[in-house]
Amino acid sequence: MSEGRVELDAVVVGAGFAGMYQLIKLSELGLTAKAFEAGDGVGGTWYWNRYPGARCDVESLEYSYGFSSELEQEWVWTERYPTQPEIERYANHVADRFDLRKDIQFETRVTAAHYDDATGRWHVDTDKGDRVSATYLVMASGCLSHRQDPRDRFTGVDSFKGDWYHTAAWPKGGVDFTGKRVGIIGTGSTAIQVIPQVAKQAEHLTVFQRTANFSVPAMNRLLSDEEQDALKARYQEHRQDAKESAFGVPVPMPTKGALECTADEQFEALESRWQAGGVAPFMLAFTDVLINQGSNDVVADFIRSKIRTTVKDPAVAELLCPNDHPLGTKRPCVDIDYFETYNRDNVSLVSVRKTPIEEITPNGIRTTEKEYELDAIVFAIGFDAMTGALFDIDITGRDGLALTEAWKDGPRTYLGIMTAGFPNMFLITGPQSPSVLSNMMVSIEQHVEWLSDAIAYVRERGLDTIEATTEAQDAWVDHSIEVGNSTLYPKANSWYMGANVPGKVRVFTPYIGGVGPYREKCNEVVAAGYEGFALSSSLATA
Ligand code: NA7
Repeated sequence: MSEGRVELDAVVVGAGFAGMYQLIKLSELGLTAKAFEAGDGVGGTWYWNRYPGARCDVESLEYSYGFSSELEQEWVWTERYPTQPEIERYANHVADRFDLRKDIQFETRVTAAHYDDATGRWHVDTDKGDRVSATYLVMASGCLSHRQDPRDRFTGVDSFKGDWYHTAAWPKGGVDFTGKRVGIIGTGSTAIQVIPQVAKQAEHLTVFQRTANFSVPAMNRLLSDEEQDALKARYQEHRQDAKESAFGVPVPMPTKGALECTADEQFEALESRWQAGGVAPFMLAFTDVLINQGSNDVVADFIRSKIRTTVKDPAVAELLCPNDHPLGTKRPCVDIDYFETYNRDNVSLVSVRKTPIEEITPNGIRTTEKEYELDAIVFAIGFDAMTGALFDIDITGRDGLALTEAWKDGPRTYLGIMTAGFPNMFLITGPQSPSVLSNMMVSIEQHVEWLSDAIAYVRERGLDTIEATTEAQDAWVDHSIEVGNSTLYPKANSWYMGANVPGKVRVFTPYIGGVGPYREKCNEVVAAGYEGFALSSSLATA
């Protein structure tokens, strides 16, 4: 017993798509569980990122739960790529349909989670004063949920007399930029979505770009009933293909490297993908886009040629052409009219690589060249990815070991699901799993099902704890980094490498071995009796 604490079987941190499905599975196991959620609604990423133009770049029929055939059959998507409002509606529908709200405490942040060696239980505290004790702790806190605070990155933010916004903390009522001079800092996936929308409203928009990014057209459209019904008729087969795929979306696998193709074959492969829209097919145009610089150049040159033909001012086009990282090694973007937006008279582009931002002033943004007077600033500067949300919580495991200490040289997990020294603590889409390099819905469902099965397995055998062994973890971390290093990813200063956060350890964090092979590995581990995990009685091992 843990004195003065509410006793539960499980605490789930976060009520996004991971946390919601986890609650469903825990309830199926007959366990008592509660999710703590910082927002006042469900949806996680899709709750917070409500900036204009926010849209998923995985197709709606694929970016949805597959665990319930009733759910997938009854829900009707309206567009090929779902907008934030539509995904948020879907999340709310799921919460209502599966009666999840009774087990979610909103507007509450978990502040600490300490493993108690004596009782083998997790002691969880929140900013609202909750004190809970639970056998299992499930971190469904998201890979991209700790946003970078502009005040940590720029001096003078608080002196700005206009309004400023972070795209990941957008006001619920929206923002009217009519008649305003707006500045946007950033040109990542988020900025590429928000820029065309703000440009339509603002009197003038100035984009402050540090790194030009690759982007391909979404070719978004409304979904017809016929198209939707046809896919729903073979939904499970389609989802199975996704589970066995490279990125969690069913895309035919290429058979030839780019340099094995003639120039005509290369063009045909790329032009057809450009016209069809979407990013995964581009990365899978040839077998070696992410591992061979020469092949990568073929695809990158094609996209640069599209930028040059789309953007009318050659100097602006040149600035927009990525030239310092291989295609795909920073998150490749999917856009609607992004490059076209620079043809508008009310949009200008500033390279802060050439003329860095010195400070935010009361009147706007000052670069080394001049001061830009602005009425509003939008910071689309990204996240402390993968580990940020975990480190926000004071997590300690066995013998009081802090997670920040255990991971001081970079995150260490076994399969991205557990970390040695932290018994019964599960990570959903954790570091060293496909996570952000995959369709998150596919990876979330796999992890929730895997860990729920593991909990059932442990309980059926009358055991108390499951924990990654250090040996298995070391081998998995080495493997994950080795696979990453065999690709072009380490060449970029990306958030995949932790390079966007000053002082963060530079290491390739997700697993790029492919969704299908990764799933197979997870299944093999189970078939071998949870190989690489120690299953035991907590008191015996404490
Ligand atoms: P990203 O992809 O991290 O993009 C952030 C952008 O902000 C990127 O262009 C950065 O330039 C820029 N940035 C960040 N800090 C600065 C400073 N200090 N000065 C100038 N420019 C800066 O975040 P997103 O929100 O777009 O996307 C994150 C993921 O969410 C996305 O990949 C999807 O998976 C969903 P940089 O490239 O670092 O030079």
